[in-house]
Amino acid sequence: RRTVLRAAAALPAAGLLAAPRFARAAEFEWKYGHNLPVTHPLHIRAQEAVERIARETNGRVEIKIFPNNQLGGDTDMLSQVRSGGITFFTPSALVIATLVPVASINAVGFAFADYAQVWKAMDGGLGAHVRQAISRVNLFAFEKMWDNGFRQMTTSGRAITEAAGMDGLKIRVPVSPLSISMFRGLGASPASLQFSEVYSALQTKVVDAQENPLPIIQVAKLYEVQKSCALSNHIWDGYWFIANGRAWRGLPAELQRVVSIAINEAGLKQRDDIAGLNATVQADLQSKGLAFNGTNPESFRARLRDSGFYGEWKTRFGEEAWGQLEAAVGRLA
Ligand code: X2X
Repeated sequence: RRTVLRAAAALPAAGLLAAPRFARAAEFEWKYGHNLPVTHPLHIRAQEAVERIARETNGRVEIKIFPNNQLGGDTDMLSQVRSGGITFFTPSALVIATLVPVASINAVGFAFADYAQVWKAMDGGLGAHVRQAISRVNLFAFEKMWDNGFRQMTTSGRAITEAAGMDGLKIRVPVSPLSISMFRGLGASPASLQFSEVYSALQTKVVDAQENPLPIIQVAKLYEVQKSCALSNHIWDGYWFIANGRAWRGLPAELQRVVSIAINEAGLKQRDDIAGLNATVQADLQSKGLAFNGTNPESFRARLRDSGFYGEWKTRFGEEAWGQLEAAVGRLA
């Protein structure tokens, strides 16, 4: 009977379909929170994805984006997506590792040589291993990871040209055990702060340095409060697009398909956007006054080896995950 009523109602409405957005209220009205300014490709592609999802589900799934830490910092959003207060969140691998330790395996220092290695691993066995682990805490991770980038170090004072420059450096790192361990291993004095606090912590000199991919330094205007950038490429970092497990399972299969395709395809476009930005962002930051220098990665790697960093994290991540990483990048420790 219900089908009959719907079909009948659709007839007079047909001419109206193009005008107002959607006749009915959405069946799934969901929130998505993230930590980046709206000018970052992650936000722009996510916005396109939620518009596509609304269109292709005929308004049944409506996702509202709360960018730029509007709902709180990473730690807050991580607990909200677990409780269902928000349905989607894009934590960096570094940050979701506070809950799913193996998720920070892609961030092992100086592991990836280039993006070819990164995507082969994250779209392959290593990514599958991490997604499994994420599912065990009742979160769903979409297949395609989004790009944050290779992380670089910036300072307000002297430039860092080799590992000796790390000694005692007061550097902000994300809220992540791996970041703290790695920067201690390098000889620095790291402090964990959520991204929402980074600009003001640099401005007020609570810390002297931070590390992030260049597109983040650009969109968050960190060049206003930093002088030098060392191209260290010390970590490759990406975002997992995750959903609350209960909400995701409650979505009918045909809608799950539409949402998955839209989000994964947006992720692939976002990777291309970052690749495009990577070609131009240094020149832009230079023109805004940030000075750049290269570094000698071997001096950093040697400190990590000597401090026992690789051995420790091999044990913490376990043989299976470490094996997946080494299958992609070669022997590490
Ligand atoms: O907090 C950071 O540094 C950032 C923006 O890169 C992450 O989300 C980990």
